Amino acid sequence: MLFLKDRGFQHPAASEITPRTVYEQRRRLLQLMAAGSGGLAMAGWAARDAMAQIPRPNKLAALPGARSTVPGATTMEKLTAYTDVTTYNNYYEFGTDKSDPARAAGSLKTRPWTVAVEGEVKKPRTFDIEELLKLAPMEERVYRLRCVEGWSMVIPWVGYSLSELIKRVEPTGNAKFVEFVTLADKKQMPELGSHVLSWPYVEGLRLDEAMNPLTLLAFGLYGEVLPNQNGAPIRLAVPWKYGFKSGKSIVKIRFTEKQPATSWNHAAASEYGFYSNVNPNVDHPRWSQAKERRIGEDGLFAKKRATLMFNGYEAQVGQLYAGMDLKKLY
Ligand SMILES: Nc1nc2c(c(=O)[nH]1)N[C@H]1C(S)=C(S)[C@@H](COP(=O)(O)O)O[C@H]1N2
Ligand SMILES: [Mo]
Repeated sequence: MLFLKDRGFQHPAASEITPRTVYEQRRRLLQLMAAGSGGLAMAGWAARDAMAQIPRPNKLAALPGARSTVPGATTMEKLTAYTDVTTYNNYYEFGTDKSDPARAAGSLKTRPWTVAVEGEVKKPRTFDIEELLKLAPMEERVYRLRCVEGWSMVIPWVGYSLSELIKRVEPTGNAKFVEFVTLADKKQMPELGSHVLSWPYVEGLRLDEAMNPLTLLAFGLYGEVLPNQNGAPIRLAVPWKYGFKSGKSIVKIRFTEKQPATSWNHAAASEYGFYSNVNPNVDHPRWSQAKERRIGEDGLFAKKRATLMFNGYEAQVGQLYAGMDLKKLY
């Protein structure tokens, strides 16, 4: 098995589980990046997915393909197709149909963009997006994403641990939670007049959850800048929690002593708890959470997959919930 031998004993980079041509294109791109060209044209990448025929961002967020050393950060499962990742979305500010965000999020202006970091921190400050892009080295993280609705994807994100940002603002001893406030601008977001959720879309984590190295500040996916519909220019990816915990297009990060109120909890407290850890043993009041449909596997004979405790990240995050009753603190 020459092929296997070629890989040696190293854990293969996520890029190696994408088709060979893609990997080669990525390597060429990395070489160009290393040579110092900043915002590159996306010709190679675009060619890869020419059949998709969807508009794609034309610049790279940052160096992609850098393998993460964070344990659990790279699942070897088959990646969900770029087309599915970017056309089957939940971003209610742009509509509630899965195809709405891809169609409507073109109106989102991602520059200029700032993220205010405030509350219980010794060094509160507002970061410009350009600063955030350079704050820490970008890594590729291939995470499972499990939506509370019962479907899942495998997405190669680009970003760095949220803890990199948190360390720099120095939380005070009173900081117990982190609140994430996302953009709410009627001029850019057609559905803000609707009342499906209270706007802005707000989410939160406990500080130790926010500090876990798996909690990712994402700026890109598939080695490219985040498409608007996926939460450009900056969003969270918290892989062991239901997808709605990962706010898109973040504008404010606030450290608090009290548990923040969140939009989904406000909309339906009995259905969407603050924790919302992926848990096959705690059903949503209206449906089972034991199984999931992997997007891209929905053919006639496709079987649903068993949902894993903490979405398969139990080894990395289980200890955060030691002694907690996860049925009560859903
Ligand atoms: N601001 C905002 N963030 C959001 C949402 C939203 O409607 N608005 N939807 C959430 C839900 S329910 C999911 S499953 C994920 C989907 O992310 P994706 O479209 O990039 O796969 O984003 C989450 N973040
Ligand atoms: Mo979701």
